Amino acid sequence: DQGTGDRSAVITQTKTRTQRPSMYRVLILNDDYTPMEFVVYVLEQYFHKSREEATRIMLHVHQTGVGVCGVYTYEVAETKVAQVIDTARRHQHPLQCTMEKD
Ligand code: TYC
Repeated sequence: DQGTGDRSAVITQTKTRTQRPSMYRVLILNDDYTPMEFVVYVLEQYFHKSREEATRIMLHVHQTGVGVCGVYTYEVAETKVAQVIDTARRHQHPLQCTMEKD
Protein backbone atom coordinates (compact mmCIF):
# COMPACT_ATOMS: atom_id res chain seq x y z
CA ASP A 1 0.00 0.00 0.00
CA GLN A 2 1.19 3.52 -0.85
CA GLY A 3 -0.09 4.82 2.42
CA THR A 4 -0.64 8.56 2.10
CA GLY A 5 0.07 8.64 -1.69
CA ASP A 6 -2.53 10.56 -3.73
CA ARG A 7 -4.49 8.07 -5.84
CA SER A 8 -7.22 10.51 -6.75
CA ALA A 9 -5.42 12.27 -9.63
CA VAL A 10 -7.67 12.63 -12.69
CA ILE A 11 -7.12 13.92 -16.20
CA THR A 12 -9.91 16.24 -17.20
CA GLN A 13 -10.74 16.05 -20.91
CA THR A 14 -12.02 19.30 -22.26
CA LYS A 15 -14.28 18.97 -25.29
CA THR A 16 -13.49 21.61 -27.88
CA ARG A 17 -16.08 22.37 -30.54
CA THR A 18 -14.72 23.60 -33.85
CA GLN A 19 -16.63 26.71 -34.91
CA ARG A 20 -17.87 26.77 -38.48
CA PRO A 21 -16.65 29.92 -40.26
CA SER A 22 -19.11 32.63 -41.30
CA MET A 23 -19.88 32.46 -45.02
CA TYR A 24 -20.07 35.36 -47.46
CA ARG A 25 -22.03 35.76 -50.70
CA VAL A 26 -20.10 37.24 -53.61
CA LEU A 27 -22.44 39.43 -55.68
CA ILE A 28 -22.11 40.96 -59.13
CA LEU A 29 -24.02 44.08 -60.01
CA ASN A 30 -25.59 45.12 -63.29
CA ASP A 31 -24.35 48.11 -65.29
CA ASP A 32 -25.10 49.46 -68.76
CA TYR A 33 -21.68 48.94 -70.33
CA THR A 34 -20.02 45.62 -69.40
CA PRO A 35 -20.57 43.18 -72.30
CA MET A 36 -22.74 40.17 -71.47
CA GLU A 37 -20.04 37.85 -72.85
CA PHE A 38 -17.47 39.31 -70.42
CA VAL A 39 -19.73 38.65 -67.42
CA VAL A 40 -20.25 35.05 -68.59
CA TYR A 41 -16.46 34.69 -68.95
CA VAL A 42 -15.90 36.00 -65.40
CA LEU A 43 -18.45 33.57 -63.95
CA GLU A 44 -16.81 30.64 -65.78
CA GLN A 45 -13.24 31.65 -64.99
CA TYR A 46 -13.47 32.72 -61.33
CA PHE A 47 -16.58 30.95 -60.06
CA HIS A 48 -16.28 27.67 -62.01
CA LYS A 49 -19.75 27.90 -63.53
CA SER A 50 -20.73 26.00 -66.68
CA ARG A 51 -21.48 28.20 -69.70
CA GLU A 52 -25.20 27.50 -69.17
CA GLU A 53 -25.18 28.40 -65.45
CA ALA A 54 -22.99 31.46 -66.10
CA THR A 55 -25.41 32.66 -68.78
CA ARG A 56 -28.39 32.12 -66.45
CA ILE A 57 -26.72 34.15 -63.64
CA MET A 58 -25.64 36.93 -66.05
CA LEU A 59 -29.19 37.28 -67.45
CA HIS A 60 -30.62 37.30 -63.91
CA VAL A 61 -28.25 40.17 -62.99
CA HIS A 62 -29.05 41.99 -66.24
CA GLN A 63 -32.79 41.78 -65.45
CA THR A 64 -32.82 42.26 -61.65
CA GLY A 65 -29.67 44.30 -60.94
CA VAL A 66 -27.79 41.84 -58.73
CA GLY A 67 -26.94 38.13 -58.50
CA VAL A 68 -24.98 35.62 -56.40
CA CYS A 69 -21.78 34.23 -57.92
CA GLY A 70 -21.04 31.91 -54.99
CA VAL A 71 -20.74 31.60 -51.20
CA TYR A 72 -17.28 31.39 -49.60
CA THR A 73 -15.33 31.97 -46.41
CA TYR A 74 -14.24 35.59 -45.83
CA GLU A 75 -10.77 35.47 -47.35
CA VAL A 76 -11.82 33.44 -50.40
CA ALA A 77 -14.73 35.82 -51.05
CA GLU A 78 -12.41 38.82 -50.65
CA THR A 79 -9.97 37.33 -53.16
CA LYS A 80 -12.72 36.61 -55.72
CA VAL A 81 -14.05 40.19 -55.44
CA ALA A 82 -10.53 41.57 -55.99
CA GLN A 83 -9.90 39.25 -58.98
CA VAL A 84 -13.19 40.21 -60.67
CA ILE A 85 -12.68 43.95 -60.18
CA ASP A 86 -9.05 43.73 -61.32
CA THR A 87 -9.97 41.78 -64.47
CA ALA A 88 -12.85 44.15 -65.25
CA ARG A 89 -10.62 47.23 -64.86
CA ARG A 90 -7.89 45.72 -67.01
CA HIS A 91 -10.53 45.32 -69.74
CA GLN A 92 -11.87 48.82 -68.96
CA HIS A 93 -15.32 47.55 -67.96
CA PRO A 94 -17.21 49.14 -65.02
CA LEU A 95 -18.40 45.76 -63.67
CA GLN A 96 -18.91 45.90 -59.90
CA CYS A 97 -18.51 42.98 -57.52
CA THR A 98 -19.05 42.95 -53.75
CA MET A 99 -19.57 40.59 -50.80
CA GLU A 100 -22.05 40.35 -47.92
CA LYS A 101 -22.48 38.03 -44.96
CA ASP A 102 -24.59 34.99 -45.89
N1 TYC B 1 -26.35 45.10 -68.66
C1 TYC B 1 -25.19 44.70 -69.43
C2 TYC B 1 -25.47 44.91 -70.91
O1 TYC B 1 -26.60 45.11 -71.31
C3 TYC B 1 -24.85 43.23 -69.19
C4 TYC B 1 -24.45 42.96 -67.78
C5 TYC B 1 -24.93 41.84 -67.11
C6 TYC B 1 -23.52 43.79 -67.12
C7 TYC B 1 -24.54 41.54 -65.81
C8 TYC B 1 -23.14 43.51 -65.83
O2 TYC B 1 -23.22 42.10 -63.91
C9 TYC B 1 -23.64 42.40 -65.19
N2 TYC B 1 -24.43 44.86 -71.73
